[in-house]
Amino acid sequence: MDKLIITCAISGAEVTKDDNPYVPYTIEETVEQAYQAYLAGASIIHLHARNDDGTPTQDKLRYKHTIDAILKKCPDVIIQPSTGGAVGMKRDERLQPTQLAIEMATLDCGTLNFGGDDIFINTENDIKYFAKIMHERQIFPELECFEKGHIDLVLRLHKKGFIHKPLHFSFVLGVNGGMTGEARDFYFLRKSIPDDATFSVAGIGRYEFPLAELSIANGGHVRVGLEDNIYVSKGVLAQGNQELVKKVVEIAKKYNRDIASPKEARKILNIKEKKDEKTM
Ligand code: KMH
Ligand code: ZN
Repeated sequence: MDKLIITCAISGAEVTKDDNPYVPYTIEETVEQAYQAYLAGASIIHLHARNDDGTPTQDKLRYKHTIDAILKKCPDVIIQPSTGGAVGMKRDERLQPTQLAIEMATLDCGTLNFGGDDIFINTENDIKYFAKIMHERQIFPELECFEKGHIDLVLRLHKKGFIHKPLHFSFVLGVNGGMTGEARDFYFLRKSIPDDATFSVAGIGRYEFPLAELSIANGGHVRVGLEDNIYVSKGVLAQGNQELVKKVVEIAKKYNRDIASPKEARKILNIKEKKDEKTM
């Protein structure tokens, strides 16, 4: 099996300091959370920019300042900005971070209910548009799939030439409105992607660690972080993202999976490093 790539989703767009005081808002807080997660074993930082008051933003400059500050502290880490942003944001608003010299970004592969009245909209045309822009800008897409139909759409769009290999999926399971993260769900999705594709799992809430373990045992990669889950164990708030990453590292030891460095993660996924380029 390949070494284990750990992605840390440090900030999110919806989770707040009322949920967990370690959720970073300011650039300084974000850098500290990214740095600690990196030291603990994360090679990819999944990033949502936030304003100082915690409101989510896709503003290009806010991303640039945040990314530059993170790279100053951990120059080799892979930064994966969100193009999902927050519910209700429009296409071009969401795509702003792709105007920076980034290596990787998320590509959300279908629409779903997102709790209450919220709908996270990703139409087929949205996905084609996002995929085209990322391809033109040589940004490696992490294909976020919240249920099986999203995988089917990716495979159809790949056949039609809109989404290109290498295909790297992220199964985001347990969203209120998406597929749950039970073991049967994991195996179903795992069997639904091509043999030469790679995958990572992101379990929301209580699914985070059971899914991480299943993925580790089955050759997949793992995403954890306060965006997805605020607890390190039942009822115990994580005191920072690094606690969640450390827990994954411990699980990986049980399965003799070594942890990939950012350089090794690039090699496993086939990501082009945008070295020495400024982020703008
Ligand atoms: N905040 C969610 C609406 C992504 O980062 O690409 C979307 C999201 C997905 O978090
Ligand atoms: Zn996200």
